[in-house]
Amino acid sequence: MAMKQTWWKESVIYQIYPRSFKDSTGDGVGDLGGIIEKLDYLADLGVDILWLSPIYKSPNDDNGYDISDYRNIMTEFGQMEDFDRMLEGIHARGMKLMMDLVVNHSSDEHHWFQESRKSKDNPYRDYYMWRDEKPVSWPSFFGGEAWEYDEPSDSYYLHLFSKKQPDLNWENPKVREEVYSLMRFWLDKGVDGFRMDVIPFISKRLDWPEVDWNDFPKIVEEIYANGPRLHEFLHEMHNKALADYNVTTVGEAPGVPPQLGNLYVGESRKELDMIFHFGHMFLDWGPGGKFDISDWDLRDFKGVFNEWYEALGEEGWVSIFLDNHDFPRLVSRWGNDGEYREQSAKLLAILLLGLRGTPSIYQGTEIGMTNVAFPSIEDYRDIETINAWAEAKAQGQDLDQLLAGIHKQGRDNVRTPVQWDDSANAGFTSAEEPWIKVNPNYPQINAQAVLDDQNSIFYFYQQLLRLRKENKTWIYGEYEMIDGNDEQLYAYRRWDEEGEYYFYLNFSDQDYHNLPGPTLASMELIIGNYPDQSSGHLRAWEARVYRAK
Ligand code: ISL
Repeated sequence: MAMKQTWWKESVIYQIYPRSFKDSTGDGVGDLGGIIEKLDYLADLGVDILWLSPIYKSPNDDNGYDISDYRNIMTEFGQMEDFDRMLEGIHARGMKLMMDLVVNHSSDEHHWFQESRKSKDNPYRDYYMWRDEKPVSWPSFFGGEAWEYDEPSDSYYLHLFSKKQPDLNWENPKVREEVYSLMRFWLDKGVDGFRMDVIPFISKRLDWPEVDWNDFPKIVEEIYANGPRLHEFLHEMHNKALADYNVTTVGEAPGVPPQLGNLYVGESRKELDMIFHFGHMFLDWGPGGKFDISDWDLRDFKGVFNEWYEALGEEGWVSIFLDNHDFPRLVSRWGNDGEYREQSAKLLAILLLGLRGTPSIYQGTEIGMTNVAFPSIEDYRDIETINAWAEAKAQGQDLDQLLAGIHKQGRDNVRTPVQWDDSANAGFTSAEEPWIKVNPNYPQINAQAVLDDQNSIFYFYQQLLRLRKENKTWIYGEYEMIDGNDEQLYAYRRWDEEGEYYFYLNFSDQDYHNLPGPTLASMELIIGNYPDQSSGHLRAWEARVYRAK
């Protein structure tokens, strides 16, 4: 069966975390005006779809992933007029806009919840998950219990994330109609699609099974995600909110194993277009969770991509990401952000754009931004980090060790302001203090510096984006790993009737000899990350792509 060709498979996504992108008003917080200022920069980079993390009204308990009004813009980000101007600017440059849809939960400050908590007979009561008795103990993502006692009605509500993010009750048809209606509101304004936050979690296991708190990934996969009515809901959403529009969707899919992938994105299913799969995101978590650092192994990393490729076949599609607003900077996590920052950032760029799937580039990746290591917990802003700290402190745990874990895995690593130039606060804001400190490496690493250097990471991305567009083989071609699952080298072949490409990526500070595949001399070099590419072996973090003649 031939794979169906379509625009969203040929596109590249660029994720903006608006709070940290660019401040145009001088209040220290990024905003829509700041995005408008940088649209030419993004068009010049060559990306197609801008995905914005939530810009709706929110009390910002979780930086906008707690929405109190789905039809209005967050005060700090601007007004609806700014939104309209931004959308027009995006479309005028031939790009598209993807909104973040957060409907597993709302904010507790949403009027639905304000009503719901008033009494058991309130018309909004069933918009959320309430229980009279203390239910079975489930862990929340941000620490502590997922059930919260609520005084006014003497009962408990479910919140898989913070207690200010109560889970919506999708069993209630009125809730589903509210969601479809707000989706149509934005689609009618002209947005081009949605990235759907924790969408596999919307159908709850109403038998409330007991869980083992020590195995969080297992709880996510078996209890929180993939619930009994999930596919019925997604199919209904497709019919009632999406089918009439030429838009695209990508579901954030933690807890979805490869063998379930095509239930979400199989073409015949009419549910979602793509999902972000998560297997590689947990490879360096220890038994104590994300802040318990452990090593990752390239063989497992490759295994994740191989398995997804095999599982989806010609039937479904994924979006490929190596970092986003929840995980460390890709170059700090999968590369070497010290001596080989440039080389490894470029190597990862090749991987991101050279696998089968729609690539998603997180803001700042194109300029080679890295993790940050703030010396004090006072400098951190993320609710997950702050809660983990408070919990560890209360339990008398080793706080130095936790801080080391936060430096490696904390979500604020990717939420420091985008570094635009070497002026104060990296040119992000004219305020004295941004909402979160700038990474102190901004005098060296910033957009102005990469734009002034023809050999920079920025222009490497630009070149790769062009290559991907011009070579459908990079998009639709088949994929096969050819390195025999080596622990240092990731080598693979992509091919179709139009061409055959060999990708070689040396994930190491050491040289790599004896490359698999045809002799290098028999092929044509397409792109590489070292200035001189004639050597017969790969140097530290060297990456090359060849075309077979
Ligand atoms: O960040 C994670 C682990 O520390 C992820 O497991 C993350 O919580 C999960 O991927 C869900 O993320 C999404 O929903 C959250 C929000 O905080 C994240 O920013 C969002 O991407 C709740 O809305």
